[in-house]
Amino acid sequence: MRYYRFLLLFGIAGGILMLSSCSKNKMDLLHFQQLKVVDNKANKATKCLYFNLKKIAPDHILFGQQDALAYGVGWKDHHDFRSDVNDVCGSFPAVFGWDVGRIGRSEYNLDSVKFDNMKKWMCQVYERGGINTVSWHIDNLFTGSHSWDVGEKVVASILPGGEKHDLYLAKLDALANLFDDLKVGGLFKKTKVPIVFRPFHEHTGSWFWWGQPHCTPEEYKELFRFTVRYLRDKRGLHNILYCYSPDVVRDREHYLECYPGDDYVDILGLDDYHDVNPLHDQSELTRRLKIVVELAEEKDKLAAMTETGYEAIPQSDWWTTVLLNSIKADPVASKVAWVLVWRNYNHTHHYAPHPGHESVPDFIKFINDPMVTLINGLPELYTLKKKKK
Ligand code: BMA
Repeated sequence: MRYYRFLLLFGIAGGILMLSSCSKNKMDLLHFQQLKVVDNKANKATKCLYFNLKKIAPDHILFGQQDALAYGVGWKDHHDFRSDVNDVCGSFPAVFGWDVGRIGRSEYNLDSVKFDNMKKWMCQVYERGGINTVSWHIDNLFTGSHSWDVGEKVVASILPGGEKHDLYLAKLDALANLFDDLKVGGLFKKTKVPIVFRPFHEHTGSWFWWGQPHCTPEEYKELFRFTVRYLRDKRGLHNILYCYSPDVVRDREHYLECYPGDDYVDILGLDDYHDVNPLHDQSELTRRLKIVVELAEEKDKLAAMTETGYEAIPQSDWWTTVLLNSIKADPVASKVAWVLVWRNYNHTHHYAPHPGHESVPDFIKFINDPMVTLINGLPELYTLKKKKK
């Protein structure tokens, strides 16, 4: 008798568990179906990425680095999957930043990364479950010089009707070809690799030709919207999430001054090198991140710290005492989905540690924080399945 009672109880408990996991899956599916993205024709992998990132952002801070696989301090173009981050701690970043500056005029980007290699690495990142994000240090289309050449009214001139509009379209086409080429899978079923694209970043600064002193908010917004419409509607690309990423902002109004609108932005980013400098007031980083996360929550979108870092990391406990502490100082600020540090170019210009660097022990403490996540700690992001392939 006892035995039967036990079986019955066991059966009931199992049933409840199954029902609750079923209804949880159903809820997930329902939420997934209601998900709003800039591109409502985005492929399933792209929508899943957004959906899953929104789910994990409250209790994970994904760690990312620019050009992590392309080179590190003292090495370049290693054809295996290599990064300084993995060399110091045994795992790769979760987020990989790339830049497409010089697309359409060179086989190499502005930092000498061959576009063919970049495409290969982006596909490998996807296959390993990581995330690719792309910025664009686009040339000054008047002078043919770089993004920091702020001399002319470039934004106005590349909008429809402007004298450099056709040249901008040619650049966009070259970029669209690269995004379109990011295919993985077999002969019959190919998936286009999702990417987070954050064009015209740091516009609240004055250093790029699209920065605030060099165009009006309306011109900036129009350029952003035009770019989204061109890639999505004209070129039919459906593997892109769009990110708006100003540099430090004073307040909400400043953040939104050039915001192209909820229909054009999936991810609200923030680039901030200023506040993570130990000579500055780090509570400002917490305050600014809080503004971005609050705005993202109001808009039902995602927030990310799209660029940061302390050049050469001359303070050995910077990772925990400055970066992590200022993010975790506020429960709202700590909901940022990821934090990406800039590239490891050489001994004086690098933003992640490399073997032998004095900040390695603290970096290991940082990545061991329960919130900080590298690629090996990521859940499945590109499907609705719970487990990784
Ligand atoms: C800057 C520096 C430059 C680089 C540029 C674009 O911060 O790292 O050396 O060319 O970013 O990646």
